[in-house]
Amino acid sequence: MKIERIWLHHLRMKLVGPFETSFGRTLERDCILIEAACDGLVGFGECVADRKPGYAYETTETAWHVLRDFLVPLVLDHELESVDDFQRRAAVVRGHPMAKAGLEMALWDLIGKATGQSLFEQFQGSRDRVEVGVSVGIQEDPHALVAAVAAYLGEGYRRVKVKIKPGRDVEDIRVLRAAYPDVPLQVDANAAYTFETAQGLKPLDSFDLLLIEQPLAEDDLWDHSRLQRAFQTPICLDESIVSVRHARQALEMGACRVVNIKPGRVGGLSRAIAIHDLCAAQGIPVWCGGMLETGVGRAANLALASLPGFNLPGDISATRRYYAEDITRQRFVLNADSTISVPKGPGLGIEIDNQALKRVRVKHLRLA
Ligand code: SMG
Ligand code: MG
Repeated sequence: MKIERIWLHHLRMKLVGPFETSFGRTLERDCILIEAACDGLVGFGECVADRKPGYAYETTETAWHVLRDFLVPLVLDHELESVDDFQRRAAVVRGHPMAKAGLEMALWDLIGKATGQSLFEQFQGSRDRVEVGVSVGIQEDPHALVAAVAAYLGEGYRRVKVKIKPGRDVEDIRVLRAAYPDVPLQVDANAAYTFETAQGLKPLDSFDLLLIEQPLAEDDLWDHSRLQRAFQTPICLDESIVSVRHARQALEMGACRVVNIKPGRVGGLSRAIAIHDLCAAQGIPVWCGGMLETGVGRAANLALASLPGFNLPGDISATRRYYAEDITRQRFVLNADSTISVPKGPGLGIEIDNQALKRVRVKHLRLA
């Protein structure tokens, strides 16, 4: 396959409401849509790097720079044999996994369209609907949290993840747990604690949580392993797992008992599948994380989460959880059993709504 042209589209989409994590509050989400043309077909990919380097060091601007100046030139007008071939070329660019993952996704979409296969078929998924949960941001106070969770349960979500930060942790979860003794519940700190301050989270062990996600810094596997030894609740790593090697080392060290897999964080869907395979071989539960994707990344995550080792509900909510309007014609809806159906059309199985795309586009660039 020879990519003839690539367009980058910088998008800024309004959220239906504010989303607050330990690193800040956001009302809009930026991303880059990558459009790659080859033999009369176009493939799309989503780069999930956000406007600010809060979740990770990459930003929309750094990803734009790395795509335009380094990654796109590696693929334009070169004969590409496969996604692995792309990854081998992209290895000359150190880091920048979200930029790589966005371009890789466009290749998967193109290959699927050229062969008539959906990503679900390319990945050999094992189920056509995947269990999902909702991620709830930090609210005004614990009572507002209970009200927010009540609304999501009313919409049909059966698993709830709550964002926590120092000062808004044990008490919030105590109140929520009292209101909902049986709801599958997990928390996510987005790296807001140190080994010392995380000792204050010990009471969480009595709330029967599915997991505690990323309590400590992203580059700190070692202290996570010390913390996991002190906690009964499984620790799940998100930000810390940036490669297959990190996943293996985290498991060897006992730094976590569950892994959150996000294609953007690990450099692409192919890497995400490799981490899934590693964890499945060791009997380690994994689930698909979310980055407030548009319909493009959401479709990819659904295909990924259809693999058999994804045995915990993903952070893949319905489109309307974040967006009143999306750039895809497809809107993803929650089924009655708290699942979302995996798209079945060729490639990602989505169609771009060009009018909607233009409404949310900040800038665009044609390469070649
Ligand atoms: O897509 O529903 C989603 C977002 C889920 O909480 C979510 N993602 O650390 O897991 C995480 C966060 C990262 C994004 S925070 C802006
Ligand atoms: Mg997380």
